[in-house]
Amino acid sequence: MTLLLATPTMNPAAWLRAFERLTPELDVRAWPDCGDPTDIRFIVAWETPPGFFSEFPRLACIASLGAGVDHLLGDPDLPRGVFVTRVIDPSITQQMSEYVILHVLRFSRHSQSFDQDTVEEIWRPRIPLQASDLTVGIMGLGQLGLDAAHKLMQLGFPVIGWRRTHKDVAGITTYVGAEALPDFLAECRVLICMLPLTPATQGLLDAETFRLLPRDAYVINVARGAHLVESDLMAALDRGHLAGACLDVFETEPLPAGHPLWHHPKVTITPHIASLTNPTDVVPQMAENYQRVMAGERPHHLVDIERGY
Ligand code: OXD
Repeated sequence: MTLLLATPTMNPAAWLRAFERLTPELDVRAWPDCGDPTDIRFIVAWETPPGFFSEFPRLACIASLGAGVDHLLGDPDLPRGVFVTRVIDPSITQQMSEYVILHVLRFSRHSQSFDQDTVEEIWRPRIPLQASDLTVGIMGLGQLGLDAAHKLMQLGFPVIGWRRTHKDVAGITTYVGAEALPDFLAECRVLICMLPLTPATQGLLDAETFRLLPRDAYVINVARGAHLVESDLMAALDRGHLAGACLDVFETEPLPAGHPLWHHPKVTITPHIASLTNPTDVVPQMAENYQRVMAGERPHHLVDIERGY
């Protein structure tokens, strides 16, 4: 019985080492050296091309190497009846909260302007925005969104949330569904997108969303590039409606050379590093899921394929 690492856009060496250290007895192969496809029961996958999984007739489980699963569920040939799992891990949650807090604070402390002043050698004090005046709105209150929400509240930021479907979220004022979106947006001085990417959330950060945000709001996208209509964001920044944006994810990654976002003075860009999966941290949960699936049990962190996350 064999586990395959299928990560065509990424070198699997660190993953192979982590499996070798933890489960030396397991037959772990790395694409493209798959051997006999009928051996493969479990695939750890990242950004595989459409139709990839059809080659493996005895596949029982596909484990996303990250927290997101849109790269798998977007495959029209994803085999039916195969478990799909995602990774949930304290290190992923911690990194994401750190990223979000860093960029909310960079906004409230005018860091981008000070960076520019430094280049121009200008001594120009700017009064920080008070945390208590900056309502942070988080779209998507899953594991990652909730952790960031609680940590921001500890720093004194009022936090509100928006979800597509109802679920009680203790201690956070939560707006639910499309009808509540305008009221939610009207309150947000900082808007953070932490939604899963599904057909229902694709393109949600568009001109209408930006129009509904208060003037001088700040936008952070750490979810997926396809949530954001980049041209609508640039238009809202250029007409002075939004104060700025911090983007970790893009319609096309890597962000192409010459893309106007690279040079936009109000945009901070990071190369999809808000939260990275560390093989050593998550291989234990994958190895456990492998054992569970081979024993006929349901794996942990199972994705609801219909719901899309
Ligand atoms: C993820 C990511 O889904 O890094 O984990 O984007």
